[in-house]
Amino acid sequence: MNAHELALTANSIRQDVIKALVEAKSGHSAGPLGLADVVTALYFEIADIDPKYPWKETRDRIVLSCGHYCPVLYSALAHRGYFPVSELLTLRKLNSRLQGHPHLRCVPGVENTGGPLGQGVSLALGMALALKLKGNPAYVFCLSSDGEQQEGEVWEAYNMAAKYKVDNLTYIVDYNHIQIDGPIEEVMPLEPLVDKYRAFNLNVMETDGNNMAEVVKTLRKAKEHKGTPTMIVAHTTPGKGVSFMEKDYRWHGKPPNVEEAARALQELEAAREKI
Ligand SMILES: Cc1ncc(C[n+]2csc(CCOP(=O)(O)OP(=O)(O)O)c2C)c(N)n1
Ligand SMILES: [Mg+2]
Repeated sequence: MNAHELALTANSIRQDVIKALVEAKSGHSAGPLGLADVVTALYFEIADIDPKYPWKETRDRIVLSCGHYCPVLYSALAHRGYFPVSELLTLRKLNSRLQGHPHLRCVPGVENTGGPLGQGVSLALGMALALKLKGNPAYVFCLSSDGEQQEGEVWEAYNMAAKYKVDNLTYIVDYNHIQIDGPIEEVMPLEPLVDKYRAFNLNVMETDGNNMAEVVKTLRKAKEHKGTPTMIVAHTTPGKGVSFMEKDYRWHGKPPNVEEAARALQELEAAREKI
């Protein structure tokens, strides 16, 4: 897919995130909307995956460490053909496979159980190292959030990833500057974040995480890089595409009500013409 087609797909994925959240009456809005472009680029262009064979040994793995972002994971998987788009409306319902935090292998394409922040970062390292030791050519991408960088565990993982030169691994941190209780800068500042990753001997890149052409270019470069693990700092706008949700931490864990969802969908639909 070219960048234009990918951006349109990301818009559709965002619309289904809104539809699932309003139906669920609970869940996370801001993070999933902000990361939709990166997630779309991974599932539709960069990762070597096939929804017909979701557990193929040599598939690339996409680990969602910030499990609360799962509305965008589910929406991307459904649009990619892993399960019907209509199932998205079962988000967070009793007996649904699509729970508020993802569960390992319950849903085709879901590679890890998520929720406790930090764990997926270590898990992705273990996966990548094991694949490398086995001679499996699969590549591992790990999506992580900025609030998650406050967990000590992630720094242990970066330390080890660099030591063992785990170069079949790219971390993508969603630097959206919000977390559950407020702006990152107020709750627990991370700066100078890029310098910290460099000091951990990671191959650090930055991208505008809401510019599809740039996202694709950066992810491609990351996958080609040899010798060290890669860290992509993706600068995104939380709530991207829905004006009243953008850059407002209060949308961290809140779904739109019926009227807000209608407005959100209207805005997203109108934006398609400008893509
Ligand atoms: C180990 C752990 N501690 C606390 C939480 C509760 N929690 C869920 S999301 C979240 C905020 C994390 O920040 P971020 O992912 O940057 O938030 P967002 O950008 O989605 O608003 C917290 C503290 C958790 N899931 N896991
Ligand atoms: Mg955040």
